[in-house]
Amino acid sequence: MARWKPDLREAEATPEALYLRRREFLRLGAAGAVGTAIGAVPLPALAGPDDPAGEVLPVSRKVDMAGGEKATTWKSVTTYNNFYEFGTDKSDPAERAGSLRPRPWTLAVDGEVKRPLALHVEDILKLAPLEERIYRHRCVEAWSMVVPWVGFPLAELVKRVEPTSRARYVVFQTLLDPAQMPGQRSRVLDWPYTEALRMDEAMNPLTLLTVGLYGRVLPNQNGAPLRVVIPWKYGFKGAKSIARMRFVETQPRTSWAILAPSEYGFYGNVNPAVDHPRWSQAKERRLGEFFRRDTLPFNGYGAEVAGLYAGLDPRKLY
Ligand SMILES: Nc1nc2c(c(=O)[nH]1)N[C@H]1C(S)=C(S)[C@@H](COP(=O)(O)O)O[C@H]1N2
Ligand SMILES: [Mo]
Repeated sequence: MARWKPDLREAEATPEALYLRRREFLRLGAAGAVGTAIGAVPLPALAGPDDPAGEVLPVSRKVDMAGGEKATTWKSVTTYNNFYEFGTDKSDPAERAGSLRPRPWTLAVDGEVKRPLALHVEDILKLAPLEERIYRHRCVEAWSMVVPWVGFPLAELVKRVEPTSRARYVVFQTLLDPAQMPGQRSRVLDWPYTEALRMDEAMNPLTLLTVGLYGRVLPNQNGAPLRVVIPWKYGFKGAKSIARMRFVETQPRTSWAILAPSEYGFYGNVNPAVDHPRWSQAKERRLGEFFRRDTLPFNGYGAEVAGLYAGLDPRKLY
């Protein structure tokens, strides 16, 4: 992420154009397979299915928090990803995340808590009713989506472990296992991927412990089996495939800030007024749309979260 600028090739192409390119690639792949021994050449898993796929989750209610906007297609949400554990191209996660084994999976919750826990995903799913939350999703790279996530407020989990009075931050760590996550063999980032929230940010009802997408379990490329989604922050704050949550007293160092401290602040709040050192954050391109649109302060969630930052220098709101 530190190395790229908003990619003009991707950013200017309509998703339709991208699909056409992919379809053409698939057709060539299919022709290639026919030309050799049938079945001997695996087709590239470039294009995902058009319609939601995977195990259906029991969703108790649906909450639209994207102002009635149409959700980005399943296909775009599951094939245009950032997940550097599987490579740095947008198409890499969908093509390569098959090596991740999201079950069985244990989440360790420890640090400054009275009741440290190790929880299986199945038990996490039972902690609270699952909701569909339609959120805007904004990457630092100036693309955005509207995503129907499935999960429940992270606060529900935090309450169970009873943080001590010393707990001021919660740290999220992605699984560290280069056998499952081959991208960890190269040093693009400081592994395991580490992100963190201040305690009040973690407890805000918008912060979603996320297990699904479009009513289905999370595809690997979107962070199976468990990720966090903080809709008023840039996407990088939402760690995927979380194996450990740790409560700590001092502000931890996080992966992107370690790599490029001048480019990624701790807060990562969406702020159109503060440019990234190498590009403007004033506008964004919604996947599926041609024209750029204005980026909203706090990604449109200011009414819910601006109060968390009262007294903080507005220039720090990124
Ligand atoms: N473990 C891990 N989590 C990650 C990333 C990553 O590379 N590794 N990329 C982040 C970035 S930069 C973004 S924009 C979002 C993308 O989420 P999505 O692919 O589900 O849209 O995931 C975030 N979480
Ligand atoms: Mo991102």
